[in-house]
Amino acid sequence: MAEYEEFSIPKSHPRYHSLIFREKLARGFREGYVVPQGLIAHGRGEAFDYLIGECTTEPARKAMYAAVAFMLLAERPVISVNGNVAALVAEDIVKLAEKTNAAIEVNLFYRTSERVRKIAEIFRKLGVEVLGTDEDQLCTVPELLSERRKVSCRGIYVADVVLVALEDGDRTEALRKMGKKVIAIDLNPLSRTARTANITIVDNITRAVPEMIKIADELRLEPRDKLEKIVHSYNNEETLREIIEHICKRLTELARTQIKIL
Ligand code: PTJ
Repeated sequence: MAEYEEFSIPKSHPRYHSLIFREKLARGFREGYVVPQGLIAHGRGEAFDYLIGECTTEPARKAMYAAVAFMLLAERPVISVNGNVAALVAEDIVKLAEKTNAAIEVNLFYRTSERVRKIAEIFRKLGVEVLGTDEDQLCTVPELLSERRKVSCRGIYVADVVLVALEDGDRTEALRKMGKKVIAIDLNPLSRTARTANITIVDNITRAVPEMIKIADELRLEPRDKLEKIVHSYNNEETLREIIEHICKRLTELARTQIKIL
């Protein structure tokens, strides 16, 4: 945790981790690769995380197993990163990519060459080259009007499985129309992304990615038929329903016990 000393948040603070993640995003914003809209998006995520109980639920864990199995079975898996992802979990994304043989690609809603360059630099410092940086090698996702349509011809455009996080629903839908399997990490189980993806991990990306690294270690050496079984037995609609039920149950219990959250 030494790297966090720069943020001067006392470790004893009851919301230490949450404050550190805010600081990381604020730093990314000051450095010009997180957009102000990314800070707003994080706030929405925090609100859902509060309702979930700021922990990885069983349904989320089940989705992670299916997601990692999907990635390990894929021929061309790609992890898509944006400003928030780069600020919050760049190191863990690199580890997950290594364990699942996935490429990493920069894909931005508010795309500027400056932001693309800065995010690529973060990953370069961690020892990996990311896709999606070279304007000459970009292909277009059909039926998508936002800047997210610009994807690497060697990456997302030809990928069979794409992991997206903190995403808008449009691209998930467009990628699915292209025949790709989409894994989404999104704290909002009601979002269009969550409802459109093949597998939705309703968890904070800061907990989900480290957990997925452990799961990748566990599943890596398993035979393909076992991975296929995990994927085939997974039902996203059912998982989303379980998460919403988890939130309802938790809130009902809190209401009954006079909101003794701490
Ligand atoms: O870096 P760019 O240009 O690609 O822009 C990124 C943002 C985040 C601004 C852009 O993708 C955006 O506007 O996203 P949305 O549509 O606000 O969706 C973000 C979703 O991520 C919301 O459903 C949030 O609840 C969720 N979310 C926010 N923080 C987290 C999160 N999910 C998981 N972990 C988080 N830490």
